[in-house]
Amino acid sequence: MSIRYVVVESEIGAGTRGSSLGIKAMEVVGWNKQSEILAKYPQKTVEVYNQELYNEVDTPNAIRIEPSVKVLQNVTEAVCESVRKEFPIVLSGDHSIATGTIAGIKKAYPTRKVGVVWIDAHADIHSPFTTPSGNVHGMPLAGALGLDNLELKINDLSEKESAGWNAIKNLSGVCPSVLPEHCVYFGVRDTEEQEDQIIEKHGIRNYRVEEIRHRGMVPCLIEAIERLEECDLVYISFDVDSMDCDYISHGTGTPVSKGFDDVEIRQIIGAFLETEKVACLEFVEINPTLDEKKNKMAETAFEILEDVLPIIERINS
Ligand SMILES: [Mn+2]
Repeated sequence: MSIRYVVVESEIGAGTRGSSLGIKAMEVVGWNKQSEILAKYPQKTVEVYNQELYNEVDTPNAIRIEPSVKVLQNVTEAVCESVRKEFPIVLSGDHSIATGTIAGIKKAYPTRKVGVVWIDAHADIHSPFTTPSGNVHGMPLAGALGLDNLELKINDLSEKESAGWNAIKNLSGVCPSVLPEHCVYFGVRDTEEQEDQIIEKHGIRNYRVEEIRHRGMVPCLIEAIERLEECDLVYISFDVDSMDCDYISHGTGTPVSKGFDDVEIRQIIGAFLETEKVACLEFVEINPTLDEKKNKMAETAFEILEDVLPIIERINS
C-alpha cells in the first residue's frame, strides 16, 4: 500500500482569508529544508471554488454552503478512491472539508465503524441551526455526526441552507458517517455554549491540555485508544490551532492560547498511528498570511509530518 497526498486548497468555509495558502507554505518549508517528503508521493489535487468568495452571501447561517457542498463532494470522491488502495494524507485549507474526508472513508467502507480523533482548539460541532457566525468550518464534525441540535436552535434556515446542510450530512450515503461514542477530542478549549451542551449530551470525550499535563500523556493516550477499541478504522484530523499560538505562532485563522506544543502533537498522532487502525491523516488551517513569525506554523506542521511519516510508511509497507 502506498501513500498519497490529497490537496484541497479551499478556504471558503473560513471567516478569514489565507488558509488555502497553507499547503504552499508547507511546500516552501520542504524546499528550504531540502526535504523531499512532499515530492515523494503522488498528489491528487481536489477542485476548489475560492472565486466564490467574491460573490454576495445569501446563506448567512451557512456561508457559501452551495460551493462548500461541491468542494465536499470532490473531497469525498478523492478520499474514497484513495483510501481503498492507499493511505491518504489530506492537506487542506479550512477545516470545513473534514466532513468530506470522513464521508470518503465511510463511502469506501460503509459497513465498518469509523473512529475520529479530532485535534483542535475548537469543537467544530455547530450546525447551521446553532451557529452564531455562519462559518461552515465550525460545522464539520456535526455534519459527519448528522447532528442538527434543534433543541439549541437559534437560527431558522432558508430552503437553500437546509438543502445544503442535508447534502453535507448525507455525503457518504450513510447518515451519520460516525457515532459520537467513536469520537475523541484533543485540546478543545474555545467553544460556545451550544457546543458545550452538545458535547455533554453525546458524551464526547475531550482530552484537554491541562488534563494531559496533569495525568501524563501516556495514560490519557492509552485510555483514548481504548475508547476507540471497537472502531475498525480511525481518522485523525489535525487542526494546527490545537497548538498554543503564543508558543508556536498565530499563523492560523482562529488562534487560541494555552494549547499543545509540537512534541505533544507528535505523541498523540504517533500513538494512534501505532495502533495500525488509522486510515487517513489530515492537516488543516495553516494560514501563513497571519503568521507573525514568518512561516513558523507551516514549519511546525511540516516537521510534525516529517516526524510521523516514517510510522505511516512502516505500517503501510
Ligand atoms: Mn477546526
